Amino acid sequence: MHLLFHSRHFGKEIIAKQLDLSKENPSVEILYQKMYKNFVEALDGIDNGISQYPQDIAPKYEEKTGLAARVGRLNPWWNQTDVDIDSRFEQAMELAGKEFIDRLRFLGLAWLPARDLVVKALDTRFEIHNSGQILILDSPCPWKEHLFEIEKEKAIEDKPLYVLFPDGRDESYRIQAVPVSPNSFESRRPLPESWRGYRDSELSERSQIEGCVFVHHSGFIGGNKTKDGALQMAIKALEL
Ligand SMILES: *[C@@H]1O[C@H](CO)[C@@H](O)[C@H](O)[C@H]1NC(C)=O
Ligand SMILES: CC(=O)N[C@H]1CO[C@H](CO)[C@@H](O)[C@@H]1O
Repeated sequence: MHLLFHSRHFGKEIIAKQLDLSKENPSVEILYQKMYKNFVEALDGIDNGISQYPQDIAPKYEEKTGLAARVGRLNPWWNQTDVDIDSRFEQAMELAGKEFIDRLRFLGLAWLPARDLVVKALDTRFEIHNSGQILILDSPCPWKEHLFEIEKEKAIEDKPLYVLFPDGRDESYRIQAVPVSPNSFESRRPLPESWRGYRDSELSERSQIEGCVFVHHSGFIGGNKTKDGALQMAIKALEL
């Protein structure tokens, strides 16, 4: 299956067909690149025994539930002799094919549309705060990679530091510090140290902002019971 995907032509054809898009739609190219990075490259790397990390540091735990491991487990055991290899191969194709389509559908129908929310938040950021460094998303969504991409495309200099979005369960909002890179745990500017690890009234007292819910001990995320409260937290964090 990934051999097929390696050919740009077939890869894009599969994507366009699965998502009912025309092959000329620019989304197809973005999804092709993304599927390549997220799916094909990883499978190939594992297949070829390439380490995920350049220096061979010993992993803290083993991960044996990934697709490559599950496909690998379809091989007969050392002492299994009565196995129909052809049917195992079919099972492997079915497994990889289903994962491939699931991944593609998520990327095409959820990940990529989230980009519009990030674009909107960037377009309106100066209406939120004159620093332009606070973004408000209409919904919680996968925003990090999009933000980094768009920042690069538009050569944005005053880079956003905090992203606010509704919690989704009630009126409360989350405030998240933008990481230094999409998968990093390090923030461009973590929430203030004096808030970290505190909750509720104790946190509200320390921050002098009502309705605070929590700030994670590493300062990468926090919450307030309202949008305005979360915005106050972001503004204060910028000023501190
Ligand atoms: C594999 O070998 C062990 C030891 O001889 C035996 O106990 C076990 O049942 C075997 N498994 C199969 C699937 O034949
Ligand atoms: C500053 C601010 O608006 N904080 C709000 C946080 O959430 C609580 C609970 O809803 C509100 O009472 C606060 O006003």
